[in-house]
Amino acid sequence: MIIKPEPSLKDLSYLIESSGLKPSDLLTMYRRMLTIRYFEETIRKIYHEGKNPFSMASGIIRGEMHLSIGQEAVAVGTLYQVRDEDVVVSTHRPHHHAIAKGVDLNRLAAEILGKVTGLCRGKGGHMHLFDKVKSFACSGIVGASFPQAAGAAFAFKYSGKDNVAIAFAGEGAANHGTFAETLNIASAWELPLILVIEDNKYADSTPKSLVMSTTFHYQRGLAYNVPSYLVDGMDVIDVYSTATKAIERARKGFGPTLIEALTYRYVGHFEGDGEEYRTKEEVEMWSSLDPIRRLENRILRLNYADNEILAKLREEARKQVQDAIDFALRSPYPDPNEALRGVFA
Ligand SMILES: Cc1ncc(C[n+]2csc(CCOP(=O)(O)OP(=O)(O)O)c2C)c(N)n1
Repeated sequence: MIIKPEPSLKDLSYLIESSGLKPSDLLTMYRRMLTIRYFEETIRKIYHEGKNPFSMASGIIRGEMHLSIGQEAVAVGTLYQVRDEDVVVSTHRPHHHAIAKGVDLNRLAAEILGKVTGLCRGKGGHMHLFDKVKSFACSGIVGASFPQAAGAAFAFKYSGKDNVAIAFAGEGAANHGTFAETLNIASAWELPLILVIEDNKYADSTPKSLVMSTTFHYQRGLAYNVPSYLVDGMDVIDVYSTATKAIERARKGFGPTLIEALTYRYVGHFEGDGEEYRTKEEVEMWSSLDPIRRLENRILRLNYADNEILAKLREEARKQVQDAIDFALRSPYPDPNEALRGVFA
């Protein structure tokens, strides 16, 4: 594991100053990470309602549910300074990316609950979220985000725009051919593309060491002449610093970057996962690196805010999430007559 120990106060101050972040930025990042955490914890609770005994086919939210609890710093650090027009393509585990991109929380909650007020009028569900306003998309097809984001990056380059495209994917997805193909063409055509691998150690129940010929994915990026970095995905500042450089490089026309973020999901691959493939000790160890608590400690150490201000931010985030859930719960389901409208298959 390559997780750096907490820096001294002096080093921490320097780290923040050199990455161009102000105290208010750290508070905003904290607030965004809290929104993601509370949102997913609430969705998790609702998901399990009416599922006793557990069945994906019953309850308020039906089908599979993949949560990103623990991975918030990767989303917030990467997307902190992107524009609405920059394209983000996510995965089957998309909520943290959607929220960090600024997707409307009410419409996101409504989509997950299958309501007509949702991003896709309730027809996409949790794995198929599309938002034109924030240029956000995702897909349940593992490995699909790489070429889709490369297409958006190509369009930006072709039309002379200084926007960027960002593909998120798990370390399992990066073993797909689409990863290699995308690295190759993005490098050859100097596309404004950033590939972010969220290495949470497992693809479903498969540990990465069983199926990878290299220890890290960033080593593969180097083979395609793509600048490639390994970051601490439990440290929002580390993610932000590297992502900022990558985004600036892409905007200026210098081509793609690969970022591999070491992270961890505190919950199962999907809700209902028996998690036999990992130990309690391992989960506890990673829980001690909780990215939200880590940022909170830093804010307090640096005296950027006191406990009272942090408590207010937590309260605000909880209210925002509750409002979104209430909106979704009171929204109607789509009319069965429009079942085939807007559906392409
Ligand atoms: C092409 C394809 N193959 C298999 C699946 C089933 N599947 C869903 S998630 C998943 C594991 C993905 O692991 P990883 O890319 O590491 O992402 P993580 O779940 O860890 O976020 C698999 C195999 C799928 N959705 N699409």
